[in-house]
Amino acid sequence: MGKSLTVLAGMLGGALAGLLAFQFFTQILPSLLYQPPPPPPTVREENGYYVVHYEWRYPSGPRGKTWRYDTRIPVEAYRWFRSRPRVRNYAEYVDNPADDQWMAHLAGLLENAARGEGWGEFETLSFVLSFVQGWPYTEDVTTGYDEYPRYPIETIVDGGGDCEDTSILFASLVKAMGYDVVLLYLKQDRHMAVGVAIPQSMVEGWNKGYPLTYYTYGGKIYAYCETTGQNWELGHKPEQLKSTTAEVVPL
Ligand SMILES: [Ca+2]
Ligand SMILES: [Ca+2]
Repeated sequence: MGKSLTVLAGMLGGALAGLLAFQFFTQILPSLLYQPPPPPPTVREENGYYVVHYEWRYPSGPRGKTWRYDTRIPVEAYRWFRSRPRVRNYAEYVDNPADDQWMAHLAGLLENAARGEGWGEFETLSFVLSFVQGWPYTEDVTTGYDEYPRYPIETIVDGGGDCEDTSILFASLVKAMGYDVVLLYLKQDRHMAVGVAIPQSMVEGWNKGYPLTYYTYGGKIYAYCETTGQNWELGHKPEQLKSTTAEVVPL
């Protein structure tokens, strides 16, 4: 019984990956004029799709642009992820392959937009981080669970999430961009963040207005990435967090 259910889930996952692969009516565009702070994301159901509109700003300050993200997600795909059991292994929410093509497409759009701006590695990763940070922070009470990890598609259709949900979304995007990435659990703060592998040269040449926070694991250097709040760029750990170490969840 358990096995046939697993096989069925596998088949559904395969069909879903195909379904999502054709849902690339996704756009990422910058606005040309200065605009006031972005409105909250909107999600409406239409003919079997969730039609999502989201705006966020990057970089911070007067030279910042407002960016727009429009996408359509099949209701069936959302329901498939929503009906999956919640496991304690956080890697599952990133590593599940059913949304990988969809994630790769979104990551590609963000990378193209960054390339169009002439940004390097630091700005590109911070731009993707800003995309994730712009979704409203919502407590898990909205789902009826205390600790409810969301798959990336759930976070987007639900219009936001808490720290583990935005960490799962960000980790999925940078993994699709080809980065080595881990989840970071800060036990003392009961907080989740992401570590992205960076080269030694970035550590040595660090010249930002804040100290670089990174962790070494498996011989690699992982820069701290804060996925909640706003304007936390690559390597910037909020000063109010007390944890000096992190538990690493490899992906
Ligand atoms: Ca995935
Ligand atoms: Ca959650």
